[in-house]
Amino acid sequence: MENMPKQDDTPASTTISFLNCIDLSTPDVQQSVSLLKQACLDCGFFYVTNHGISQEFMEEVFSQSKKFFELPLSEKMKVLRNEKHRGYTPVLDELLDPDNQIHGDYKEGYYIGVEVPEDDPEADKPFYGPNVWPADGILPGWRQTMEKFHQQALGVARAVARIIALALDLEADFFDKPEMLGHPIAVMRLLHYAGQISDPSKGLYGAGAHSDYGLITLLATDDVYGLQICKDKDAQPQVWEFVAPLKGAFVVNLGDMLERWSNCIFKSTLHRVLGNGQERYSVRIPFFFFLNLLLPFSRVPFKCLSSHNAKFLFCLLAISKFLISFSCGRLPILWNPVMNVSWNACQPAIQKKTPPSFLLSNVRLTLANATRILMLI
Ligand SMILES: O=C(O)CCC(=O)C(=O)O
Repeated sequence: MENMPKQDDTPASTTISFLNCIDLSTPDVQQSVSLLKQACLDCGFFYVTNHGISQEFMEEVFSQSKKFFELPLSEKMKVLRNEKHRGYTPVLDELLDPDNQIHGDYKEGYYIGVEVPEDDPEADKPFYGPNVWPADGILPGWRQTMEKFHQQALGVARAVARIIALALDLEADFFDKPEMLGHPIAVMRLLHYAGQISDPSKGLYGAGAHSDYGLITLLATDDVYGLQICKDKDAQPQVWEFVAPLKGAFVVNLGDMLERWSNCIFKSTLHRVLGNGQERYSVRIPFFFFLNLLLPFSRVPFKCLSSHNAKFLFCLLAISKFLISFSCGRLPILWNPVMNVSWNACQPAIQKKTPPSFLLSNVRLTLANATRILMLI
């Protein structure tokens, strides 16, 4: 709970969430693991500092981003988002919280993903493919800056993921595997909030409330307040706290995938952005991979399921067994050996505690993730 924000531009009469700060340059890994674990259990948000991307380069990224959003709308529309979700997204294009918003978010954005040439067989996969870029003559050096930042941010994500793995008692390189952060889906998004004032009572937001569906998201912001988190989404009324901008740092938050993989122990927290009349810029890079959604379980390395996920698999099998026995009497016999194997893969301590909420949360997250990802494809 470090890093007091500057007092002069803090928003009036609102709570500020003081997040743990993970210094990636410290040799004291145990200290980082414990700070990160505490943050993941508490709210799933923390700062990462000394991550190796220079302040000067971060400023260049923001300055190039500003140059793009300052272009006339007609120019920006020439690189409108394509079917692979690359390119420009206009104001109001995205609606993150349809229950509470009267229309889309007051933000415009620009998607940049891992560059895969059109003739590469990988380009057929959802989320992989070529990026779209503003013409070079219009914004010299823009593409190079963004590609370099994207690449460097992946290095930061890998470093954070190693600490997360240790905090989950896994091998440090657990997330480095080719099917995970070795080959992630990482669609960076430049964001611009043009200075509208949000009003939750009228359903007006810079970005509506949502949680991220991936593993982790890195977020770099300028020094304008706007990001808020709600630690307990079920509280009535919900309590929202600002996340203070911290110069040079990334704000990192966990996504639903990690919440599920950690048996809902680590938090994927609801967040939103309120505009306060000031222009605001941010860059967010969510990292995820399809492993837990699209690969059949038989192709998932078993250890990767971890005992928590083995329990999840067990519960899914239990549901399947129930449904099948309901519809046709005999097939459940086949299910028993499979269920025994997956149950035995759960550590004894975990076998003892199987609260119903675990199952419900996992099913809810799986359905929500699958729906959102299928909508994006
Ligand atoms: O701009 C920000 O600070 C956060 C944006 C965000 O959470 C999102 O676009 O998903």
